[in-house]
This record gives sequence, C-alpha cells and structure tokens, in this order.
Amino acid sequence: MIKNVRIEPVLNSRGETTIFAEIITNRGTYSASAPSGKSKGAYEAKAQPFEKIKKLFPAVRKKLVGLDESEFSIIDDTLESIGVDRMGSNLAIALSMAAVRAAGNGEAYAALGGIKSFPYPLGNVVGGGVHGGGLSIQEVLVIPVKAKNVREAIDTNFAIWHAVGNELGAHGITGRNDEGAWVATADEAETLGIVTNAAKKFGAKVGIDVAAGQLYKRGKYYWPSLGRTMSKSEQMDKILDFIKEFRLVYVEDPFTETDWESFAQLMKKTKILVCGDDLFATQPERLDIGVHRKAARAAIIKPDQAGLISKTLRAIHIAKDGGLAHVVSHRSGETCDTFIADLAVATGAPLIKCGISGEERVVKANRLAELWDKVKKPVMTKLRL
Ligand code: 2PG
Ligand code: MG
Repeated sequence: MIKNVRIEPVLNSRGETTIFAEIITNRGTYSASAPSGKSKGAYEAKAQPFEKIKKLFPAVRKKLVGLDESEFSIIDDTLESIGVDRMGSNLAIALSMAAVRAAGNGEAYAALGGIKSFPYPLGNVVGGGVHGGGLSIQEVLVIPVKAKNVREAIDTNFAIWHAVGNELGAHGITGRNDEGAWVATADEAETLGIVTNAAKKFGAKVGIDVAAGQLYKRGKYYWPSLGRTMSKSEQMDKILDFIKEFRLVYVEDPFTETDWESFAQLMKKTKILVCGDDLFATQPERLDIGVHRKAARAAIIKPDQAGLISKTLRAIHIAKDGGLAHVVSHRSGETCDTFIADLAVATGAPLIKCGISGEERVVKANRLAELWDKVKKPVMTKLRL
C-alpha cells in the first residue's frame, strides 16, 4: 500500500528545474525523475512549472495515498482522472515511473513484463538546431549494427564519437551541446561525410534527426547553416540527397509534425527507417493515424510526451502492431534516471536513443549492460535496416 508520496525540485542536465518523485510503500521507497525536451512537439503532454505543481500536489498526493502499488495502471488511472496536462506531464511521468518501480519492487523491467531483448543504441555524435551547434539539423546519429552485445554496441558508439571529435578538430570544435554531441563549424554535408567515414571504419550506419518542426515557418523550412529557405519539395529533395549520398539508414522528423503527406511520400521514395518523433508525440491516436497513412517505419517513444507509462505502452503496442520499429528515447534535458533502458528491454525495442557522452546519457548505457548480465541468454533485438 502507498503510505506516502513526496516530490522535490531538482535540476536536469541543462540546469532547468524538473521533478523528482518518491513513492513510499510498506515494502520500500521508489523514485524517479522527469526529463525535459527542448525541441518539443505541439502534440505532446504539457509540463508545468514547479511553483504550479507545488500548489496542486497535495490534492494529487491525497488521491494516491492508500492505493495498492502492485498494479501501476491503477496509479496511472488515478493520475489520468486528475488530468496529466493539468498537473504537468513532468509530475505525472515522474510519479508514473516511480509507480512502475514500486510495482516491480525497485526493478522497472520486472513490472513491465521482464527482459525481452536488447536495443541497439542510436547515438548522437554531432549536434545542432535548438540543442546548440552549427548545424540546422538537430542530430547526426550512428547505429552500431554489427555489435553482438550491448557493451560492444556502446563501445562502438563511443569510439565513433572520439574519432569524429578528432576529425572535427580541424573545423574548430566549439564544444559539446545539450546532449553531449560535438558542436563544430562544419556544415551538414561536411559533417555527414566525416561521420559516415568514421562509422564505416567501425561497421556502423548513420542516421539524422532533422527536427524539421524547428526549421518550419509558414509553409517553408529555413536552414540557418545554409542561409536558405526551402519549400516542401526542396526539403524533400535535400533529405533524399542526404539519404543517397551518405547512405543514411534512419531519418527522424524530416518534415514538420502536421505534414503527414510528405512523410507518406518519402516512405514511397525510400526503404530506410523514416521515423516520427514530434509527428507522433507518443500519442496512441496519432500512431493510429501514422499506421493507417503509412507515414513512417519507426516511431520515437518518449514517456514524458505521453505523460504516463500505461499510455506509453499503448503507443508502443500500436506501433508494433502496425509494423513500426519503436525507438525508446531520452530528452535533451536529462537526469540520471535510467528508466528508458528498462522500458526498451521490456518491450523489445530495436533501438534506444540515449546519447553517447555525458553522465546523464552514460548511466542509461550502463543500465543496459547491467540488465544484459541479468539474463541467461541475452539477445539483441532484430533490426531490419
Ligand atoms: C529529439 C529529442 C531528443 P528534445 O528531438 O529527438 O534527442 O530532443 O528532447 O529536445 O525534444
Ligand atoms: Mg527528435
């Protein structure tokens, strides 16, 4: 039984205030903290400022105390009845993740059905967009497709990150951005060339997150790195050029979140993993539309976009049923919470996007390795690329 619930304001990796929540039961104390995005989608659940949450929290606490913690969906239903947007997706997801841990007596994966298989880490090597950096696209990513286990996969991503850092040195590295990705003065094509070469040496493949919603204004895409505004069809051509020239296997949010049509058109023009992030915003009803319209082959799953783990699981279910690869993902503003590693292994996600460098990213990789050792015959999830 839940005896008490408490929250605290804590800082995330960007220095913003986020929520740390604790659920205290007869068996123990279970905690979680909420991540926060910067390139947010219009359809994701809304976070609230701590001052507002603080005022509302006593009423939330009152409804949770006394509940049976063995079924986290009961706690989620209670949170849903109060209203996720109203209390803040940051409060809701911290409580929901803590509730999963409470149900699993500290092990989230146990409450989520156990460990199925292990995801390939999709690692952010060079960054841009609103996360900081000279690129207009937000992320240049690598997938260590040849790795036989998670440790090898994590090591490969780090080796590529170091190799690219050395290469980019010549282009004036100015630091690392919100997600620990390199920031340099090279443009998209130069950067993709460098990352592609490094990835090749390590048997990895390359992808991008365009986060196109951030470039979109009144029907057009503005690329600051190129000083150019592109129409929808020019944007399509640019993406197709990148796919061809750099043999990309993964493209996330190449168009803005309302443009189902362009997503569907791109799907017809390429066989690679076209992935929706802001497009779906981890909303089950938007995934339904995406499956129906054949708008993507992959879907980003960010628990805080949904606001509740039960809703996140519904979104994953629809994605899987519709033949989409689900990509469990961190946010750019992270804490050292490792919940997404458990979610990825329990749902058999083929990919996990959790960054490469930075303590708040590394802890997720370490959790994957820790979980790998818990299983007798662990396997990587099948990844069709
Ligand atoms: C994304 C995410 C994580 P943010 O767009 O995929 O990389 O960024 O958390 O800022 O939305
Ligand atoms: Mg994204």
